[in-house]
Amino acid sequence: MDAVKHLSQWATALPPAPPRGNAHRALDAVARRSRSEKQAIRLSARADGAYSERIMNDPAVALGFELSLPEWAAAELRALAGRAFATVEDRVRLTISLARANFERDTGGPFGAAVFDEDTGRLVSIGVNRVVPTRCSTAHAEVMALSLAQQATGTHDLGGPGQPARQLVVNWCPCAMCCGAVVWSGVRSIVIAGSGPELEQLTGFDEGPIHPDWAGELTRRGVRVVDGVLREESRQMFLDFARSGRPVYNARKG
Ligand code: AZG
Ligand code: ZN
Repeated sequence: MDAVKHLSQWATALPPAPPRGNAHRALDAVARRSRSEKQAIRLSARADGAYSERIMNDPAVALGFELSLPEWAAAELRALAGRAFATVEDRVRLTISLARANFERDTGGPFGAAVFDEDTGRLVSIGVNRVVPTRCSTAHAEVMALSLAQQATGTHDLGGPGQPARQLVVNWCPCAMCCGAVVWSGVRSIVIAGSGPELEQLTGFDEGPIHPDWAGELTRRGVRVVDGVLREESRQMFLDFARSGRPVYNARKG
């Protein structure tokens, strides 16, 4: 089923996004460079491209890797990027739909996330859990959404100079690893459907050593926390995942 398709009904078209993050400034700087500098940069970029090509295709050892959205989610992002999700409910509803579609399509676990421009609700990126398909235990929905937002905006710091306030939205409380990823990303707020033991109790996923005052820790670092948006809808989605009998990818118990 196309769980996400209907979501465009909550989104309104915004004017085209400004040029990617700081990329246009970087291009201006490049335009001011001398011919020899440009030639050196071209050669170095070509060498870097060739190097990347080599390490991604080395048959003997792994020297690099790629994380990507599944095809259905990439199509959704193309359709929805730049649209405005006006309310926090609209934004959380998107992540629950992504999580549900992800496990029903067998492209990962029941987790969805998205990054928005906080004030306008413009969608910047989405993420779904990709741990098993990409053989990468860190490929959580939050890591995917934050990393894709950083690529889309051309900066590692989503809260850096000249950036609008960015918001991460997730279908449940981030795990121990993702709480860290939130801090390092530069987002100014996080909105979640819920927190507490239900996720682990219903599904058997291990969320790791989450700090008992994780919300306070985020708040003290300038990340506003909004908890409890469409909690019951998200709980129901986890229940449906558990009933489906699909795999839980924890490493081990104890
Ligand atoms: C996730 N996997 C687990 N176990 N927990 C989370 O919070 C996740 N988010 N994305 N994948
Ligand atoms: Zn996580």
